[in-house]
Amino acid sequence: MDHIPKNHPRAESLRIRQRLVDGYDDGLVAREGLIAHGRGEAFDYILGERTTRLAQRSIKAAAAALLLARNPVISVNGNLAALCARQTVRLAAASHSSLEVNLFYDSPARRRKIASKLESAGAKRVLGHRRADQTELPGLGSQRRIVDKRGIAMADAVLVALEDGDRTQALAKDGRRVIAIDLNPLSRTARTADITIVDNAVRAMVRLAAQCIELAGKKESGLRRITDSYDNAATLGSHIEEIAKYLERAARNA
Ligand code: PTJ
Repeated sequence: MDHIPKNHPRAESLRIRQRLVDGYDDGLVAREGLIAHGRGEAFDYILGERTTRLAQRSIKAAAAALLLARNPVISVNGNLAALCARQTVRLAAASHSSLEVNLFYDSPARRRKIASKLESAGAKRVLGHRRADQTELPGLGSQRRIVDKRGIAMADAVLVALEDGDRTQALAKDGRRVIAIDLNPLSRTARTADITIVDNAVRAMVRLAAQCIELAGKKESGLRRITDSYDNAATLGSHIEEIAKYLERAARNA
């Protein structure tokens, strides 16, 4: 990261980008993951590269949903492992969730590398990388259908980040509560998930873990009140309005 000047106005964004490039060089990230990151960066830019008040509301609902779940699972792909392995492991501990590697551009070698990355970041158990434990999620054509019998196969809540719409739909259709982290409020994943956090996964993971710790002592009825009063469609609509306002302001100042 030495080549990124500390006072560069886009230093943080460049550092995040570098983490992804390093992750690609280390065999964690798919080539296509670099492109997916670019789309995320564009949305992050017009959302102001910060966790918005709306995103924080989704984070609170997501934390309550994870704490209410009996078998919550955090699904980890190449981008998430490269961007924020440590934060993901911390969230798993704070929310009592299992960690499972699940890939779109699947390869056994990449699954193993991602599992070791999570283990080096402190994970005690990582699912999804042993062939003997694998089964298939119904109604899904992509490699994401391959899930762990002890993880996503029996999960009642699944946290997905940088996800494709097909699996989000398959999980939702199968009766799982889906929590998504996706910077694009227009995506199929964002619209299909029960709770969508429109924020950069790098920031969202940290805040989500902190929120789980904050809500940990709360009664089940209190957690239910939080999830029941949350409206994903309305929250996404407000995100889109915020983007429209940002663009209107930019057009006026152009
Ligand atoms: O590691 P694999 O094989 O599982 O592949 C993972 C990728 C990301 C390549 C795969 O899931 C993919 O192609 O994803 P999509 O369909 O491009 O969707 C990624 C979504 O995540 C898009 O809506 C992006 O805007 C969004 N996104 C990108 N970077 C971030 C993000 N959302 C949150 N935080 C980010 N850092």
